[in-house]
Amino acid sequence: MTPTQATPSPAEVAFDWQHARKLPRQRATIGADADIFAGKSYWEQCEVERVKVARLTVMPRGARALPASFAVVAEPHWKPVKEAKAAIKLEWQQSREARFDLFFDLPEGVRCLGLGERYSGLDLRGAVHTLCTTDDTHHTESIDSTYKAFPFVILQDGNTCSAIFIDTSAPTRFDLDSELSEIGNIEIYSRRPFQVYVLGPASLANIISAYTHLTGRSQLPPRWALGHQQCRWSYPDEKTVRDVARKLRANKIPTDTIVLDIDYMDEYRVFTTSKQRFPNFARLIRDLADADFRTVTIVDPGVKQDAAFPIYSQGKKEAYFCTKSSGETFVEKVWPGLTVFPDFLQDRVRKWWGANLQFYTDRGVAGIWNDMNEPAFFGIKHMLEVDIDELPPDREHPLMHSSPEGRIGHLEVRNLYGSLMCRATYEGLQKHRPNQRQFILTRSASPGIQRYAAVWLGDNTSWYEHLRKSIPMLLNMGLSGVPFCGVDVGGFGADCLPELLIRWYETGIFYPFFRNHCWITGRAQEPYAYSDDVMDKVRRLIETRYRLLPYIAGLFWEHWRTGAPLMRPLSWHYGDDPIACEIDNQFMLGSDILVAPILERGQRRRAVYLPKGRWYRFEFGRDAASKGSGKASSKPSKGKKSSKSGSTSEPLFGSEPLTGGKVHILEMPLGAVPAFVREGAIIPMTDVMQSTNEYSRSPITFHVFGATAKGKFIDDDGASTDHLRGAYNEWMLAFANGKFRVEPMHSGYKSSARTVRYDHNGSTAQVKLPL
Ligand code: MIG
Repeated sequence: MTPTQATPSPAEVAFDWQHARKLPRQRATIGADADIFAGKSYWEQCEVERVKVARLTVMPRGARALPASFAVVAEPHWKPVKEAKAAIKLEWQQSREARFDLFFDLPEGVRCLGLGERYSGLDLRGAVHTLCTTDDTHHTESIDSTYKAFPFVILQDGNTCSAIFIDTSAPTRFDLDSELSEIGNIEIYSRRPFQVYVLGPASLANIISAYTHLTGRSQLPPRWALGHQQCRWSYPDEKTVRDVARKLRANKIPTDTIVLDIDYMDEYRVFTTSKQRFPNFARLIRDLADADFRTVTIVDPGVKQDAAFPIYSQGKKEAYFCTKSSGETFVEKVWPGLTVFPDFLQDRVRKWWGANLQFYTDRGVAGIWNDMNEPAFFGIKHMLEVDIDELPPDREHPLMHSSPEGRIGHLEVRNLYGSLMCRATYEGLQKHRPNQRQFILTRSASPGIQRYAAVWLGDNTSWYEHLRKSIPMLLNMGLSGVPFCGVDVGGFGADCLPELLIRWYETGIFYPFFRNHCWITGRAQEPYAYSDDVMDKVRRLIETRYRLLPYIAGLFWEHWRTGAPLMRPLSWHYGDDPIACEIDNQFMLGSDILVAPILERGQRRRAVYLPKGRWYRFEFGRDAASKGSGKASSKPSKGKKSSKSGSTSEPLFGSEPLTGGKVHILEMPLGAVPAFVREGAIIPMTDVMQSTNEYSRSPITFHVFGATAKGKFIDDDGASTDHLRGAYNEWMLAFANGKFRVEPMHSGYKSSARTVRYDHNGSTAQVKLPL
């Protein structure tokens, strides 16, 4: 059967929007020059990071040239082939003029991972996933479209994985065997050309390595961005901001960043500050800097429609804004009232936006938080109506974009809007602050965003359910190529009660992006807004985060080199262990730390599955001893009695490791660090600090776990991009036969003088780091 014969004319398709399974089964294998959409398609093949990649290019009839890809930046050597030997056999079917369906087998036991931000456990199988960026704040099981759209799915069968990536800005829908028929179906709603990548077979790590080779990796973040960030919607005036800063320092709650939400602006006009409430904005930011705080400001894409507002009048004059199909400027309601939207698809618009960011850099703002960039409108809510069965014609889209290929209906490029805004922001910041590492945070995103920004998962709620879901959701973000991710610690919506705040910090200190944030109503959520006892526990957890910064910074290096996310499912390292593969209420932070937090109210112990090997409980001696927080802890505290800062005692690691390959029921009192260290690891840690400004001078301790252990330590300035030109030091660390050895791997950075030591079972000795 040739593909042409298999393609029914649109009218012949008895159509049901939701269940592609009901389409007539007239699928066909995609061959060379198949007549798809009565257009063209062709296969190519190559190898990326030792992983086989097959690529299908689909050129619908009447389509112009292949649009430039936002996602894919690598140009490996593609070899045209008649028929690809792809890891996954794809069949296709045309069902409408602008709708394309792919089918593939999903045998029982194959797990589905990736797809960016999905409100789901780790395994995405058994559901339909619509990918069309949407600001839907109802994060419950019924939510479908989310803020982000990542058409990248990994099929995991034990240690063997393969993956499908659709490089398109158009909406897609992934039906991952929702009807238990062992069939996967991908719907692509596109009029423009797109490309389908099939990767594998390979290990999970190699799949992600190849995928991030194609779509790029995150640059090293500035070190301060790895510290604790404090935010609230909103700190409405200077006095409040100063007060927050003062209380954080007075209570010794380590924090690097204060984040300003929409109320710093003058009636929500971007690139302005309120004269009444923030009369000395630059001074405020200078004073915060003197107290070792960085300031991050929110920037939404919408521009207030106001003839007296220069950003609006200039943008209007230059035709920088999206229009309706009639040609009039598109206007919707958002925070500023009537609002217009920059057309970030255009190079000249991105340049203009980036140039305007100087407003912030001139005032000392350290990073930019891009919100509402799905883009979100107060009026139009859900873009891809659920009963859609193909892409509407351009004139029916609410707004239009201009691109080198001509005018395009919004829906077909909507998924790129947030990412392109981040690109504009990144490129602008690079100009204003060259040679500096940038920090941008975004809510909407698509594949490749990792080159520009960190992501958070939007408006969660102060519910245990959302604490629990944060783990699989962030794991799938990492597996979608985005390592720098987190959720609002404490939860955004509703009131966070003390117990939940402590539990959330127990998990949150291990999120790559670590920010406490909550909404405008209800109870304050800053750690000092709770009782002294709650604050003490939270402080100690944040201190643990700061102590782990050398390890965490090392993981960002690892991501840059290999594409590995920081938060990894257990199957990343233990793919041959079927139990490990199913677990999504625990995760690995790098290869050496396993995190298994309490995720339910009232629980004081939990079942922890430790994979093969032996594991040390990560805990502080003082509390372990006084509260009996772990079976493995036997040593009495050696540290001094806790001071107000709670930081005098060193971490003490239980001397008896737990045996893996089984479940342990372990005590987890409130405030315990829910982590375990792999036997054989050396973890570099610093002393407690109030902000990362102290990092370069802070003593480093290499904690050795086991009689034979290995580790790594990388040091750099944590701020500039000089590391790209060799300005960093790297050492291999090894412990064996009672001896600690250090081997320099790279030198190129002048480290500050600091104490360096190792700690093995409580006995410590100085270490010299040779260059
Ligand atoms: O319509 O800027 O997800 O973090 O505090 C709400 C106000 C707009 C949504 C973001 C949230 C932020 C809030 N924003």
